[in-house]
This record gives sequence, structure tokens and C-alpha cells, in this order.
Amino acid sequence: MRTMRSVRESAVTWFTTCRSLALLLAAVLATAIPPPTAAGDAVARVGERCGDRIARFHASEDARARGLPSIALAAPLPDLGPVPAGSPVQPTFFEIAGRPAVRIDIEAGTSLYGTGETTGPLLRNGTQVIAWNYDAYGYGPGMPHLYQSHPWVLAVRADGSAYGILAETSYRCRIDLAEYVLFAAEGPPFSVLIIERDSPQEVITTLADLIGRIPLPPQWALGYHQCRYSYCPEARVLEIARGFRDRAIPCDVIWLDIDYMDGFRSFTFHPEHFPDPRRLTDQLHAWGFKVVAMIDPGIKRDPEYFAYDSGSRADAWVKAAGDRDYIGTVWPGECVFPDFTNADARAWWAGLHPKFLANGIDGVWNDMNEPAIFNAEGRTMPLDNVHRADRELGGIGPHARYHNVYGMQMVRATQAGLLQARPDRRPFVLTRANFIGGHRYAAAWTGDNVAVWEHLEGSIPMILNLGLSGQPFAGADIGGFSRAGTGALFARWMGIGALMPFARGHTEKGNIDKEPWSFGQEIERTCRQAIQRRYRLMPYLYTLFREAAETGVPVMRPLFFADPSDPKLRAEDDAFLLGGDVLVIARPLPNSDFSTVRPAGIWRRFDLGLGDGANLELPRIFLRGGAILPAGPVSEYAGQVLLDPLTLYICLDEHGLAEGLLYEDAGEGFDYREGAFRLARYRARQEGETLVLTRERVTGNWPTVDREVVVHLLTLRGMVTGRGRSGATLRIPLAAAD
Ligand code: NBV
Repeated sequence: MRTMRSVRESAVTWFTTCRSLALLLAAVLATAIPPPTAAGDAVARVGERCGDRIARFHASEDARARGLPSIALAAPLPDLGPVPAGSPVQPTFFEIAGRPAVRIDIEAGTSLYGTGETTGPLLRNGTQVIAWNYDAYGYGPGMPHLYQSHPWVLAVRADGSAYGILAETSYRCRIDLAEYVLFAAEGPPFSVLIIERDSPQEVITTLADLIGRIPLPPQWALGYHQCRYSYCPEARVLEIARGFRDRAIPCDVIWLDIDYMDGFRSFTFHPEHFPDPRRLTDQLHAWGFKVVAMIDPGIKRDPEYFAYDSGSRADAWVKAAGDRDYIGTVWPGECVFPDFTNADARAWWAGLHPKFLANGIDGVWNDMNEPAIFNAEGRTMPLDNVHRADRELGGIGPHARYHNVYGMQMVRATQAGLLQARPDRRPFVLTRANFIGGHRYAAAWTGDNVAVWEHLEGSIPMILNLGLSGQPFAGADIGGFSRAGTGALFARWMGIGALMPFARGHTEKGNIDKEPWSFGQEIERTCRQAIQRRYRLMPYLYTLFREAAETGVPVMRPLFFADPSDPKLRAEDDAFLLGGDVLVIARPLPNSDFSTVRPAGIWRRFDLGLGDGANLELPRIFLRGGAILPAGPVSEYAGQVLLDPLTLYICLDEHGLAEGLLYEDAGEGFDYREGAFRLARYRARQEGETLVLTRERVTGNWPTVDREVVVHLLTLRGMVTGRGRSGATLRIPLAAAD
């Protein structure tokens, strides 16, 4: 088994090698790329219309006839006839050293985004990444590939209109955004799908129409999560859980990392350290926690091990060239690897879950699914390994073709396992590796980051670009996975991380403790405020997740979403929007101040009444003029208390008006699909010294509730507070308010 030191050393070696290769390739390419062509020039390309202003282009008729299926798409697209003449975005197909490539020229003033999980800035112009899922432990700033692949670019023109380009290849693919958009892949010729829209938001929602949306998560998954590699034995797990409750720090989930297993065998529990998992999970559930446990793809080659035995009987393993089971070394030693591209193997894998989950496990964490293999060339399995993939995925093919979708197909099988075990509960899966479209199956975390300020800063554009690449449910390890870091960094990270879509503290084996209380009382206080903020914002956050599940619009959004035609907002890395209404000025570097650019219009600073407004370590939050933000009481975990009182933060626009949505349902299960929910719209207007608040049901069958409503109106003079009972119309006398 590799030691931590060798892991780190090989990370550095790989980092250097990949960088040099990327530079070399860039030099070769400088001469290989054809000159720009005017739109409509006669180049050897064919295409078809697949929807309203959606076109697919191929290098040639032959390439169209022999093209592989697009694994990213939720369903195949129709061929609606030829692409209308004069379509604004026209790709040029060519070859680089015998390999297929496609280039799209961009107009001056075009800003590029997307490319998924990447290091570096939000604005991708001038960058280059390689879509290649990779175990990128301790990645550095120029790392060309991380754990997930998104061969997708969002282009926003100077006037705010936008288009998106999906390269329909699962092969290793270089995405070069030097002065154009260029995709160069290692496999056969591939098509590109182009979505033309009036705004970046519309491109993203149309992308979601094509690649699918996240399923609405259980509400507990939006709470704060606590992890480490590893809480072990069970007494330590309980001690950590108690630590949260005793200190009044909200937390929904405790995570079990790899050491809970018996000899790293997935689906087992260590007989001494976790002798009675059901007793442990019963206790955690009684305290209001959920439990998520890691499952790795490498299955130990051990004839006594049930998963190896049943998987061998199901002939589920990826084959080495020559039809032998491929054997690679990971944590348990010599392992075989399920061929998740195959429906039978996925069904076998899903079937392992009911018994395992019956131990009281609420969600599953899939790690190492690039797949990462120790001591192997390129840290993964040989590219000529053979997958017996479903016909819809492309049929039998080499690992080179299926590498980037291995993690995606694994979480597809895991999600099916959760649904098989508990058809009435919403599945929660977290994954390290994935491919564009894989957000349909799992949320993402950004792997083994480092406890340094640059990684905190980089986590903002990384999560934003994941959102702009179809994955709205993502977060980075809060506090940094490797290295100790400092208390100051930890506090700042908690403040920012607690406002990201997925919020989980985690750290590496052998590292210092990184619970919210590990750095002394002052930092514990900051962490408590940061996490309590998240819980007060839960009604808003849940409403945003529902929007993401309905439309694909990201939960965490770049500033330019507020005005795509404002060039000042195009490159802001240190601030973001939570939904459309909350501006977060994050301050991710030790000495940065709060003076980033802001979208035009009214934005009023507010706090959540937790002492958070005065705490300089926490991000500053602002409410958009014209918005009503629903907030709730602080609780120990999501859903612990009723949303009563409902707090509405209101910021009127220049016309004295505001509105906002609130989505509520059971937080679990699928009854909402049958109408068991309530989506309400609140509207406010100022009439003299009275604030008139109305509520109307937008949709859903849940009965209206009677509850207390606390209104905080944010004005130039400060906050004005009023109270009332919920009802169709509420009149709050502002003069009499405190
Ligand atoms: O399972 C151990 C770790 C896990 O904590 C981490 O989050 C993953 O990214 N895992 C990688 C395996 C190896 C870590 C060096």
C-alpha cells in the first residue's frame, strides 16, 4: 500500500509531468491550428438541428454515420433537419497529429466559462485543461486535470447573449481556450452540440434540458456535514456527534470514511471498531444525525469475500486485454473493478446496497472512482482494458473510451442501489469522479485540496464553473484535506464553505483535528455563526435547490448572472451570488478586503441576527433590491423544528416593491411529485408608513399554514422589524416597528 509520503511525492511528480506535457502540446499546436474562418465558410462539416437554436455538427458525413453515442445526454436528441444557414456559431473540424479536433472562433469581448472542475480563475479565457478523470491528490494551481470531466464551454458575448458548446466525446480531450475554443480528443471524430441563447442563464437551463437535472435532494443533505479520514472507532464517531449537540453547532450528517470497513472491503464493517453498526446508527439517528458511508469501487480479490464472490459469478469485472479479469492494487491490496458501463454489472452492484444500507446508512460516498489505481501508469487502469458497455453507451470498447465515464456509471449504479433499497426515500450519493451529465446521479466534492489560502480562493471559481457545467450540487472540503493550515484559514473557510451548495468539513489521516471547535473558542464561535447562518438560510437554500432540480440553474451563481452585459462582472472570483437574491462577498485571502465589484442596483447588507454581521471573519451578505428572502429558526439539524416563525428579509427596489419564493415539502420522500408541497410567492409594497405583504400560492397541494411572520425590512437607515400572523395580506406599520 502506498504511504502518504509516496502519495505526495507522486502527486508532485505527476503534477510536473502533466504540466510539461501540456506545455509541449501547446507548442505543437501553435503551428497545427488552421486560421480563423468567417462564419459560413465552406468547410467539410455537416450538421443537424436538434431543437430550437440547438445544432449538432460533425466533421463529415462519415463521422456522422460512425459517431459514438453522447454519454452526457439524458436522452438521444432528434434530427430535425439541416442547420439553418447563417447560424452564428460555426465549428471548424480538422486534425492535430492525426487526432480529431474542432475549433470555434470567438468574437472580441467573449468571455468563456465552464470546463467543469478546474483550478484557476472563473474566467477561462487563455486557459487550457484536459478532460481526464484523475486522482489529483494535493493538486497545484496549474494542474491540467482533476477528478471530473466536463468537455463543455459556455461563451458569453459582449452584449450578454451566449452559447454553449458540448464536445461529444468521452475520450481524453484537451480544451484549449487560448484565443478560441478548441477541443482535441484522443478517440475517433466527435460531434459538437451548440446551444445558442439570449443569455448565459438560458444556455445553462437548456443544457439541463439536454443532460438532465439533479434530483431534489433530501433536505438533510443541505445541512452541514462533518467528516474526517477517519472517525474510528465508533466511540469517536459518537464523541464527534455529541460535540456538535453539546456546543449548539448545527450538523446533519456524520461521515464514515474508509476505516469503518473490514480490511477496506466495501460493504463490510470492521468487526472490532464497528462491531454493531445498527446500534451506532440508531444512536446517531436518535440525536438527529444522518450517516453517509464510503464505498470504493476496488473489490478485494478474496474468495471468502461475498462481494468478490457474487461479482465473479456475475462476471462483473473490467477485463484486461486478453479477456482476463483486470487486477489493480488499491487500499485492500489486489482488487478487481466492476464494469459499471454494463447494465448487468450495475444491477449486481445496486443489489449489494439493500443489505448494507439496512445497517442504518443514509447515503453513500463513492471515492477513488476515476478509477484510481496505485503504482499504475497514469494512476489508472491500462487504456486497452476492455469494457463490455451497454449498446446505448457505445458497446464494447477500451478503457480509453470509458475512463472518463467510469465514475459517472458507478454513481448511476449506486443511486439505483439506494432506490432499490428504499424506494420511498430520496437517494444521496457523493462522488469524486464524474462526467458531464453525472449530476443526475450524485453531488460532487472537489477531492483532496490543501489547507492553504490559494485553495480556499480557488474553491469559489471551481464550484461556480461546476455549476456552469451542469453540476449545481458541489462543495470543497472545508478547512482543506491535506496539511494543517491555521485557525484563521479554518474560520474563513468555514464562513465561505457554509454558503456553498454542499458544505462538509473534512481532513486527512494523520492531520490535526478539524472540527469547528478544534482551534479554540474564538474560532468555534465563528464556525457556529457560519453554520447557524446556513441553517437560518435553509428555507431559501431549499427553494434554490428546488429551482435547480426544476430548471438546472445553479444554486451558486457568478456575479455576471445579475447582468450578463456588464463587463465588470465577468471575472469576479471573490464574490458570488447565492440564487438570484443574495450577494456573498467572500474575502478568501487573509488580507483581502470587502471591496470587490458588485452588480449595479440596490444591494443592502444584512445579517441573520446571530452576531454574524459584526464578525469580520465571515463573508458579508447583501440582499438584492426587489427581493424577499425566506429564513427560518436555527435548529440542530434540518427539519428539526417547524418553520415558525417564518422570517422574511425584504429589500424594496426603487419602486418600493419586492417579491420572493418559498418552497416547502416534507424534505424527504417523493410525495412532492404528487403535489405534496407548497410553493408560495410573497410580494411586498410600501404604502406610506405601512408595508403591505401578500402571499399567493403558485402551485402545490399542501394546505396553507398559520404561523408567525417576522419581517425585517432593510432600509437605508437600517433594519425595520415588524411581526404578524401569516395570512393572505399582512399590514405592518413601519412607524410602530422597532
Ligand atoms: O478514503 C480516504 C480518502 C478520503 O478521505 C478522501 O476524501 C478521498 O479524496 N481517499 C481520498 C483515499 C486516499 C487519500 C489519500
